[in-house]
Amino acid sequence: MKIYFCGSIRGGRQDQEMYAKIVNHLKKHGDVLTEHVAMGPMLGLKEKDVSDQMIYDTDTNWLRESDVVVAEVTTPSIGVGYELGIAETFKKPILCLFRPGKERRLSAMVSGNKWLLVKEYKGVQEAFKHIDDFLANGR
Ligand code: 6IA
Repeated sequence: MKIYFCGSIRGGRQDQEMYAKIVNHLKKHGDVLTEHVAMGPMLGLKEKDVSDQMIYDTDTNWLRESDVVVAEVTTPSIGVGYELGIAETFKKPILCLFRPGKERRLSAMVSGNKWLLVKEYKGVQEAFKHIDDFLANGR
């Protein structure tokens, strides 16, 4: 199974450690096409190593190729929102994981879209459970 993972990059890297845990878990289920999203600054590519056009072209091709999309949507990111829209036009099954917080509300364009399966979680184990249910039963 090819899994496309989405997480904020230019939108802010504060959840990067959570992305790394989620990607490690996703790797038990299949190939994660976008592991770099979860990488720390020392391990990942430097942004200047690739052009923005190359990033866009590669990512849209990977989205087309993917079997499922899993997005961590707690840190708002234009790129992640855009990827969700593209993935929907490709009719991919999509899971969005969100950690509610006092000053955080998920965009209505995500929470209000019935195509997306949106699951709230508090800790990482709860996120893993949502992923396992989604990949096994689509819900
Ligand atoms: O607007 P954002 O940058 O927060 O958008 C994040 C989303 O766009 C992620 O889910 C990625 O799939 C995609 N994306 C954004 N920047 C890159 C990128 N930069 N490489 C691949 N996909 C990207 C270069 C590598 C970076 C780790 C330094």
